[in-house]
Amino acid sequence: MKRILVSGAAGQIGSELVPALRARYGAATVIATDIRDAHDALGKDGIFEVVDSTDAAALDKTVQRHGIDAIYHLAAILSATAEYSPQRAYRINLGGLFNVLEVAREHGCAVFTPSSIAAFGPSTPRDGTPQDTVQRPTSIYGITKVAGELLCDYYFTRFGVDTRGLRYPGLISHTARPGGGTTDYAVEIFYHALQYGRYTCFLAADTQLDLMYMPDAIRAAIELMEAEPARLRHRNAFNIAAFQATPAALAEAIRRHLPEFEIRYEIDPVRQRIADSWPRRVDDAAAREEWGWRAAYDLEATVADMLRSLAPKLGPPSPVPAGGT
Ligand code: VAH
Repeated sequence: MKRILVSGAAGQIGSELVPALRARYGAATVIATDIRDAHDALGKDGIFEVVDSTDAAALDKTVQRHGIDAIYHLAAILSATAEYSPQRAYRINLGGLFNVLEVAREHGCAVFTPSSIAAFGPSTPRDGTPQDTVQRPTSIYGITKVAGELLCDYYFTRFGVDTRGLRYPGLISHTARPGGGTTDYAVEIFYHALQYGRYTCFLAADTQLDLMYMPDAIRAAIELMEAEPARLRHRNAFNIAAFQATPAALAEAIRRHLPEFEIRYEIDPVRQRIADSWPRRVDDAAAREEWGWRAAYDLEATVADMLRSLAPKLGPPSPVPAGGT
């Protein structure tokens, strides 16, 4: 029987991946862990433990105690936050991953690690970004993602650890808010549209990026980890795509449901510089050919489901807060 450990389980991806894994493999097979206590959200129908993935001994003990054979390692500092504390981002994003790979090597665990379109940089072709191309990111987050991809490939070729990964685009979800990412606007915009009828965006109106609805992102991770190893010519990490959008296009799609919605722009230079260094659209042919990737949600379906899912949680619109939105 599979015994799965999820690190960073209380984060934006983990808060939806844990329930999906428990539904698929059985609640008792998935050990959710995070550095923050999330017993309320994740400990009701399965095991939750506070574990810091930068603590190698604690991680090793947890993996041994539960007989883990697969690790979904999600714990990481995202791109914008990382720029303000690069040393901490390096320690958590790479130090944590190195601990996971060492524990996986010693105890025979498979490892899933999310990479990101952030693993590319300004010298990468930005339209139809190939699976195999120049990777010279200019953010510390992107640097930890490229290094992470290389580490994961090394542990596969040198030690036979079954490592697999995905270069996620900006993820849109309504269960847990993202924290500190450059694409957080694509989540915040829905909360503000429903609560205040307007949103002040920190990226420029024409900033095109790959985006994906969380149900697609969760299914991609599980499908990749279940893929026949012999089919995989790549492992860390696959480009995957769903749709591309700009803040202006996302606002337009929201207005098709909330006609009064208004968007304004106050550019954050740090996050704009990061976004401008990323692809506008990646080519995900390798994922399609090697393990049958297909997105299910486009922009319209994502917007409709986000608004339908969030509205009941947020209640009636409230007045715009003093500082504006
Ligand atoms: C970030 N949400 O903004 C993450 C992601 C492609 C973006 O890696 O940092």
